[in-house]
Amino acid sequence: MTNDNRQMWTDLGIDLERHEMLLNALGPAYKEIYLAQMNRPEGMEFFDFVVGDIHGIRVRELRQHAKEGGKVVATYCVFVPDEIVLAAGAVPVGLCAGTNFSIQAAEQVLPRNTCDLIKSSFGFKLGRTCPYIQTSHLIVGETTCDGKKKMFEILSEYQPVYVMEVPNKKNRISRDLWLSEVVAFKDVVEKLTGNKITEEKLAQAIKLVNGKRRALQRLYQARKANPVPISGKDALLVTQVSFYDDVARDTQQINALCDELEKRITNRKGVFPPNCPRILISGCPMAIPNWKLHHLLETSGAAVVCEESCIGTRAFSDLVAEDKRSMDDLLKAIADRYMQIHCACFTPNTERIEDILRLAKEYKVDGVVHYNLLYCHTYANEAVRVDKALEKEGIPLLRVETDYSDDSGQLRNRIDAFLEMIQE
Ligand code: BJ8
Repeated sequence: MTNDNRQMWTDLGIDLERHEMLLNALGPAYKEIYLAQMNRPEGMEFFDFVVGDIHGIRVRELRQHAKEGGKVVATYCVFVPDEIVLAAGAVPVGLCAGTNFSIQAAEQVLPRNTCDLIKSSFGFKLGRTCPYIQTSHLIVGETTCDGKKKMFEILSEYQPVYVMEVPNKKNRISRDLWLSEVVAFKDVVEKLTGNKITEEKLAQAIKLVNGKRRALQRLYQARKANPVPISGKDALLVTQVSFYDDVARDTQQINALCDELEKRITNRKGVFPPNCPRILISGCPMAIPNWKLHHLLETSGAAVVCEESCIGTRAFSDLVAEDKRSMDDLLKAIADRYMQIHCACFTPNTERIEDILRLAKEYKVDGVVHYNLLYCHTYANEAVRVDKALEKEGIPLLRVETDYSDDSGQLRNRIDAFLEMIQE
């Protein structure tokens, strides 16, 4: 820990003692899970560096932005349109919610039978262990699942929170409602920043964010190769980092990594043996540093080749149309793109099941692991339909319900049995 970082965290009101415990736990875990991997692409060095100073350099950049009069807007969901935030000269940052560490603090307030993603995010605020939250001027929530929207009410007692209403259906009325939410969000961000969002700035922001999405599409395209040129763990990390790094820099780094991966594919250089079981993970998002399931699968001999998740394909598969010029058309294009995200909070959500089947074929997977966070009822109930659809297609499925605790021993047994069944 540098003295500069320590001073910055003190200024941000971080609980230094608890925070040090968090970083002390993260370092060795990263070493074991990430740095011990063999044959990693050189392009992962950048992402190792970012995680190595996870609460340092990027936070300093955001603080500098704030010192110059800029605003930082924190988010928890892929429904919040980054384009609008960027067009107003603010910086969007996706908050981490993937660790057990912050849960104890959250459970002093929230019911224990709340999903760990919600508890983890709330606990970071309550325990004052996340410098990103402390740096942000506004947290933007959404009315997706019930646990989240109620947590945002409580969170607003600690920090300014604005909640976007995400509808639960995708019919005409819901689409109109969502468009009006996008328009209202533009007003909120303009008011926060004091900057007017012009057509030109919004069009530029759309291109910028689409650029990052295209880079991630390229990364996932590379994962279709056999042998796969990058581990699932590394690809997951790249996607996780893309939620809080600077958009232009991150895009450049992902593209540089993809250049290397494409060379690997030409040379048939993989990270795992060519015919190891290929797995698609589908379900709840895995926020940083939630690497448990990938680590177990890949240390049991499988390769995770795709994530049907909001820290995965749902984050980047669809682009915002780039041919619009008027403000109305630009906002409508943004609203339309975001309504293509197939979160289990929607009903019906048949498109997600179609996506899972399509991805299973495109990535030539041998099996699907449905990842469910304990107490996440939307994904757990939707898994019933996922199960039926996969069974009909003859694609093996393992349903995993877990939280952020260490249940690796039990999970490992189930994973090993599943992989054995697939290989038979
Ligand atoms: S668009 S998936 S990022 S809401 S796991 S908190 S659903 S109880 S995270 Fe999500 Fe947006 Fe949907 Fe994606 Fe609730 Fe379930 Fe917890 Fe969840």
